[in-house]
Order: sequence, then C-alpha cells, then structure tokens
Amino acid sequence: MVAPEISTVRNNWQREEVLALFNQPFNDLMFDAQVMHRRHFNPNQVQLSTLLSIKTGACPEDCKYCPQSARYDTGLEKEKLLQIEQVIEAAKIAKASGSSRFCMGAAWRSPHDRDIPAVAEMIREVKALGMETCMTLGMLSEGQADNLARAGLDYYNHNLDTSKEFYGEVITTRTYQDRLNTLANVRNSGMKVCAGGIVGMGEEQRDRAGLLMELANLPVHPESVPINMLVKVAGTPMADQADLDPFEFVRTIAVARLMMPKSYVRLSAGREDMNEQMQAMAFMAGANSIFYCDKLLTTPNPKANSDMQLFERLGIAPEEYQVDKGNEEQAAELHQTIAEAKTDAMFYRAG
Ligand code: SAM
Ligand code: DTB
Ligand code: SF4
Repeated sequence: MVAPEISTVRNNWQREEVLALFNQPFNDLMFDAQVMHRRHFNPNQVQLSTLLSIKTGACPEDCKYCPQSARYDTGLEKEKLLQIEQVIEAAKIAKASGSSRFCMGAAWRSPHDRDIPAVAEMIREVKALGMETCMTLGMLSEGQADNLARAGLDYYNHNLDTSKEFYGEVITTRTYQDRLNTLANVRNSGMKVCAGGIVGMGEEQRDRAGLLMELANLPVHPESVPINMLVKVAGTPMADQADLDPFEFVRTIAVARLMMPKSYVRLSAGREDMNEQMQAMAFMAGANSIFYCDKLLTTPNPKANSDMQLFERLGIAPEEYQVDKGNEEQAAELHQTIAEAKTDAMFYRAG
C-alpha cells in the first residue's frame, strides 16, 4: 500500500528516504508507483513529444556525454541555426505522426540575445500549427526567459543531469548553481519547467537519488521530468561506460513517480537500446511521456510505427491530440499513420 505520507506533493525530501524508496523489493516499489500514478493520471495514456535539433554541434561546453561538444570528435556534422521553413516542415510531420509537443534544441551554452527573434518566430509558427512548444537552448537570463515566454513558449527544458556531488565528473564549464538559476528564471517567467537528468553515466545510486531529490525539492515540481538513459556515443568520454542494470533504470522512474506524483515523467533518450519489455515496465512504473519519431537530437530513436505497434499491444493511447477543427486533411493523415501502425502490428504478430 502507498504510505499516506508519500501520497502528497512534497518539497522536503531527504536522501536517506529516497534511498529507502529505491531499495524496496522491486514488486513493492512498482506497486506503489503504479497506485500513485493512477491517483493523478490515466494509466493508459502517454504523451508524445518530438525533438528537432535547430542548431547542431560545435558547442563550447564540455558535457562528457554529449556528441555535440566541440571538444570531442564524434564525426557529427555541425549545422547553423535552421531556417524557419525547415522547422515548420519538421513540425508538420511530427503533428501528422500524432505528436502533441514539438521540442527544439540548440547546441548552445546559452542563446545570444541576437538569436532570440529567430527562435521567437519558430515558437509562433509551431504554435500556429496547433502544437505545444518546448525549447532547450542552454542557460537563460531572466530577460531571455521573459522574451521566450512572451513569444508563447509553453515549456523550457534544462536538465540538472545528475546529483550535485557527481556533477563535477560530468561537466566543468558551467556549475550546478548556473542550472538552478536558469530553472528559477524559467519558473518566474511563467513558462512550464521541463527538468530531469541522465542515468547510466557511472554514477552511484546515491547520485540518482540526489538528482531526484534536487528536482523534487525545487519550490514547484517541474511539470515534465525527462529521465534519459545515457546514449553512448563514440568519441565522447562516456562511449565505453558500463551498462546500468535495467531494473535500476526502472526503479529510477518509479521513484521519480512517487516523489513528483503530478509531473509527467518522460522515458527519454536511450529507448533505442531498450527492449519492449523494459519500456512496458517503465510505463508500469509511472512513465507517461516519450520522445517520439525516429530521431532524438542527433542520435536515433525508435520509429513512430514501432512505437504505435507497442502502444497497440499494451492498450496505450497517445495523450489527446488536438486536431484543429475543420482541418480534415490533418486528421486523415493522423488516422492513416495509426492505421498503418495497426497493419504492421498484425504482420508483426503473425511473424
Ligand atoms: N545545449 C543545451 C543544454 O545543454 O542545456 C540544450 C541541448 S542538450 C543536448 C539537452 C540535454 O540532452 C542535456 O542536458 C542532456 O541531459 C541530454 N543529452 C545530451 N546528450 C545525451 C546523451 N548522449 N545521452 C542522454 N542524454 C543526453
Ligand atoms: C532531454 O532530457 N533529452 C533530450 C531533450 N531533453 C533535449 C535530448 C536527448 C539527446 C540524446 C543525444 C542526442 O540525440 O544528441
Ligand atoms: Fe552543449 Fe548542451 Fe551538449 Fe552540453 S549538452 S555539450 S551544453 S549541446
């Protein structure tokens, strides 16, 4: 049974309590997380967000996991800020595939003020398609956060990445406090906060607990909490990192669900290396959002059709998708995607 003290939203978690959640027998933790999930969400709905890299590579930061840092030779082709038409085109495809949120990411330490008008136009155009918008552009000043909020940006993603203690092993070019300051600027601007981290970087369980504790002890919980499994990219210092136990990954999702009961917990990067059973277990643990469509920022993600097949087999529906009234063409495209997925699923089962 879910203990009454963990059924409410709290912002005063202690590390030992979090570790105690992690170290329950697996079935007890899964049960508690699923009960908590059902208190606040429809357990058979998952929100779909699609990513687009609007400015790729040549980043001055030294994040040891990241293929886009200029310091590591990952063979990535760098690109300037995309043109507005390219962004609209990608957003239309995402919407037609059934995605409800379009997330635009840039390999910047922080945006220059001169970049803001161009990204503001991207926000307005994507919103005009009837999608929610999210951006991740690095650190934001108060003024920049206000400008993005004024342009209509719904969510800003900025991850804490790991615990305060392990952080120095991963990034040296910006501090943990810098990240907390950006999150405060985003929160104060009125935008919704998307903040999470990465596991499988060689951190200890204490660090996974520490990451969740920092997120859950923010004055207001992030509305969206992406839990990324490290994507090991050749050329980065983390390319040969040992695999994290899949059950420990699922435990991390379950503990996030218990600590931030009303937040969307996103099963984020790393799904390409997870089997369907593991993903299903993450949904049971309370994950209710994914990155959808075949690319993350620079690395592959499962194909939209295979995700739809998995949803079909699990009886999961994408969270309500607002098709603009009167836009029959868009509705037809979406139905076509879902129909194709169903057909493929039948072949898959037969095979
Ligand atoms: N440059 C901006 C920043 O760092 O805030 C925005 C883009 S950055 C790629 C967004 C996030 O992607 C990072 O904070 C990190 O959590 C995640 N990420 C990057 N590379 C990853 C990898 N190889 N595996 C898992 N997550 C990764
Ligand atoms: C987040 O937490 N994960 C996404 C998004 N926010 C921007 C990024 C994952 C990137 C994985 C490596 C890549 O594709 O470059
Ligand atoms: Fe740059 Fe962001 Fe990658 Fe760090 S995570 S190297 S800031 S793109």
